[in-house]
Amino acid sequence: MAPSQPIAPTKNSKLLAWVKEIETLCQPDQICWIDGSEAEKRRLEKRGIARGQMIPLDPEKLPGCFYSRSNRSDVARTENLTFICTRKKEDAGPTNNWMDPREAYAKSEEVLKGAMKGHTMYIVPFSMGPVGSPFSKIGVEITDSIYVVLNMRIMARIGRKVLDLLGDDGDFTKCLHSKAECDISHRMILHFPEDNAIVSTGSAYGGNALLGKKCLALRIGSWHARQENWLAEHMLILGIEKDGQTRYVTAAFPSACGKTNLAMLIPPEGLKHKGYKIWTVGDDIAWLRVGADGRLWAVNPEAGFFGVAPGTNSRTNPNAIKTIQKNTIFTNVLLGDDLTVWWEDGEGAPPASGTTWDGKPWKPGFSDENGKPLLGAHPNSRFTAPAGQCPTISPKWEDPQGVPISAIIFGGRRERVAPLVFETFDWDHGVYVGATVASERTAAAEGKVGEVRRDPMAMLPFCGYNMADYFAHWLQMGARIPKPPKIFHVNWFRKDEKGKFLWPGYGENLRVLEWILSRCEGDGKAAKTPIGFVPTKDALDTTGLSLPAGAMEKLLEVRAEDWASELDGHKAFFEKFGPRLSQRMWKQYEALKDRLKTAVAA
Ligand code: O2Y
Ligand code: MN
Repeated sequence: MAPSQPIAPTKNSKLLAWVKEIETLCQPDQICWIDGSEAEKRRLEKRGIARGQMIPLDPEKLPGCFYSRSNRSDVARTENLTFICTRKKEDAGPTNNWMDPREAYAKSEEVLKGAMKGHTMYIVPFSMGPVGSPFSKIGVEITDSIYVVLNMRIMARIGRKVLDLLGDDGDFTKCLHSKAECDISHRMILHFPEDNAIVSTGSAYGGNALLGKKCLALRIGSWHARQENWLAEHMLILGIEKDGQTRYVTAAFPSACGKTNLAMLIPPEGLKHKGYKIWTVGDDIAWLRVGADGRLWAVNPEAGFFGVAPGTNSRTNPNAIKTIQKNTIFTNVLLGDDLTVWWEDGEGAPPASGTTWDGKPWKPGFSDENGKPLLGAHPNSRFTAPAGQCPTISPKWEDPQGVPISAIIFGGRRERVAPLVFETFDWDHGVYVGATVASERTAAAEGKVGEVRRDPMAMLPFCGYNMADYFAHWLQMGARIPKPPKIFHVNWFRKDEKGKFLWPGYGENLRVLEWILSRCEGDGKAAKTPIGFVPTKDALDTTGLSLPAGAMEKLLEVRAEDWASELDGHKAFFEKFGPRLSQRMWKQYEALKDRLKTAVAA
């Protein structure tokens, strides 16, 4: 059947030519240009329901919310099938999977030939960042998935207003997505930074399919950022208000280290008397540029949260629970027979009965074939919710100029080596600390529990080019920022010898942020150690916090012997990059080694 061709709502010749090319390749039954209107949203929801792809939830308890279940082999980003397709392999670097662009285009074309027969091809113009902001970038996602369109509607600004801004000759990132039966043998997430293009096939889930997020805002974004002298980072953005003044920080942690929880932090009881207010600007991605005032400014390029559901409850993240009460899409959680949703370590009592993420009947207490509790929700199940619904959303979250950043915070999950917090000596040292971020694997992650995974700036799976060049880019950015933010490292996960967490985390983390901000103001007590400035044991305000005796000392301790073996890990990681790694990074390594040697000798 010849596709029913609506009149294209644009004269942009690059876009029209590309749409024609993809139509010829994928052979959809219909083409639908997404305008972003409410009426269109309702039409799409109806269509999704009719096709069994979306289930409307209880309109009283969860108004405007939908449930969706993905293919059981399609439940997370697939890093092993994610490729950077630069003409030269070295430009992708040793930490990325690489594919020759010619091979990548040929392979994906094989899968895409006729892939949309019987389906509608949706054309979704979107802006990452507020429409028209100097920070923002335009993309157009062509997809055959209603689920993707409805999720993109929450996660980005989409539709007519973006096409208008694109105009007749504006440029955009080509983002082509096809479910291709969600077949893992068809799955490839391909990035062509030299062509400003992304092709994703064989998955309809999260980071693999919502192409504005990890693919554009981080992998392609980081490539643009290097060329245009800005930073595209895997960072939350948070505002901390006190005495009428709000200061902003960004923080980069590897996946599953609680970025969404920190971004929505609630001040602890013990600090209530100080009148702090926390403002959420973003929970996952930050785009940073040097402002006319010489400071670094940040924008959250996203418009929603794609948060992990299990573990989200009123104790861990009350603001997230409030955010997801309406207009939210729940993916792969437990679906109650009463049309509510639930997940492990979640909120309230589970429903009396329901269906698991993978379609099995479920009741509280049911066991799986190994006698273990039958999981209602997949561990990577998600909610997609509009950022504007968050009770702590910052009044500046859509400011086209962004917010000024006082501090950049890196962190990882380390049981022993890293203290609760330390301040780096200067920009280059901060870049070194970011470049050597590592996390120990948890039971939920792939691989051996406890194994240390280096995750520089939490960007390992998301940097769109050779990470040696990425570190060099960070280093050279230092010279471009007349008033650079200070750089810190935190570790909420230090344990005692019995394996118990030493720090309570969650809202109490504000005590650490308070110290960080005081250091940015030139205050805050600290001791100089080989790894940086560490708070003295009375430097954090612990009013109302009852830590066991000696816990603060253990949290802040820097053991030179532990760092000596850590240093071997830094070296082994840096050696992967060969001569492409900046000598300035090696200089930092040598300086740390010397400082540690002196400390051990003393
Ligand atoms: O598994 C996925 O597709 C989602 S992964 C994700 C989602 C939201 C924010 N961050 C992440 C991540 O892996 O860092
Ligand atoms: Mn993330």
